[in-house]
Amino acid sequence: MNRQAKQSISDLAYFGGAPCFERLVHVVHASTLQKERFLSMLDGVFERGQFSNDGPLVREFERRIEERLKVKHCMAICNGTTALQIAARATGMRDEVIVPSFTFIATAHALQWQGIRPVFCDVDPETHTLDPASVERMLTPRTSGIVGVHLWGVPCDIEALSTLARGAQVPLIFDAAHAFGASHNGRMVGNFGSAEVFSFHATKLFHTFEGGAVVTSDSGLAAEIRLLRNFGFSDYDKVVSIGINGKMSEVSAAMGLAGLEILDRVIEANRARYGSYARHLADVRGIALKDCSADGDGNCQYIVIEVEPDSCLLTRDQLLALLHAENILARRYFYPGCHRMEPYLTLQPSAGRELRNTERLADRVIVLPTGERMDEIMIEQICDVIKFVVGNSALIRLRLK
Ligand code: T4K
Repeated sequence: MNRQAKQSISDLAYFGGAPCFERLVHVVHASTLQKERFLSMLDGVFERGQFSNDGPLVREFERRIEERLKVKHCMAICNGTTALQIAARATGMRDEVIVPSFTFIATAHALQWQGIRPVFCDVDPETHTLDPASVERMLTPRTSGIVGVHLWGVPCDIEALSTLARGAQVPLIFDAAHAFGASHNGRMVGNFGSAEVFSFHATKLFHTFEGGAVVTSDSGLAAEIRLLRNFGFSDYDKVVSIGINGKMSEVSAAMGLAGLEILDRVIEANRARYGSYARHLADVRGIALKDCSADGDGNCQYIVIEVEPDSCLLTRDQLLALLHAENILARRYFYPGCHRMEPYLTLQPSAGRELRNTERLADRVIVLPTGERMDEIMIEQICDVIKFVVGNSALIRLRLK
């Protein structure tokens, strides 16, 4: 690490100076804290020789999640995308489903993959989650469901969306890929809508290498999801419906069980890192740190800033290029919005007309590094670079031209 503060803009790595970090600082680094605990569970897996197909660790993992979230049913799935596909199918979604465009592409693909047209809806500029007024405008007789996304781990406007879904008599599910461990009004995320879907991908604060889950308290829906995840088998040799292979492996479940033991500590550490960013970035002109917990119960796994180019005097992409040169691998999730990616750009070329907030955010958001490899000093160094860049943005802008 190079701790030397920048004195002039020529010290910026973009203009030939030494980078702030010698090695790449990733937006997140997959958690390895529970390596020993994970490895200790593998002997049993090898002794039993059962590696998949509803093994004992998967069952235990599901039971622990049910207990933690206070939901009746958890179905562990091989990844979050397949979990979304299964949840959409199990709840009877078809034709058209309302989704935000400002989300990871998997939210839209999970629908399109099974012939359901994602109808892209705008998000609230403050919360970055589905704007209920926009959802209301998008509802038509062809709407067969709504998928809200708890983006950045911050719950959607669950009450307003539930009211809309009830009124339209369509199922509401939540893509809670970012929201494991977060809560809303004292209830854990997982308890809302017809079902909620988690991703336990390696990049998440809680992970099973690859993995995901659908949770619901609707027993009929849970039974359908169990069938869908296992090719439609209801017994050893009886197939009662179409299904897919959505099963989680025992090795993934072992990682999940190990991770659950320290989840509270991990979330606390994330909140502390968020607090450090908040302190260091307070009052930086044109940089707004997004609140990571709308009602104080977020998991703070993403550190999201919005760049206001008029006051910052630099665009988001200029700032990002300067950070990358310093080996700070911040990311512009979820640029440019699903509607501007294929196949949606071709299938729905005018979708952007309804998506003003989405397009604005897609051009302004940067996600900064966090996770267990980030300490207070690194956070301070990253913030110092941002402060230096913003403080010298007029000069930098001239030089970039
Ligand atoms: N819905 C939403 C709203 C989602 O955000 C996602 C996934 C899904 C649904 C679908 O869930 P899954 O089917 O993925 O379970 C990542 C993840 O691949 C993806 O899971 C995630 N959202 C999305 C937001 O981000 P990238 O593009 O960030 O991956 P990558 O490879 O650039 O990794 C980022 C950093 O993480 C790297 O710089 C280093 C670190 N890393 C990554 C991997 C894969 C590790 O330290 N270890 C690793 O094994 O996509």
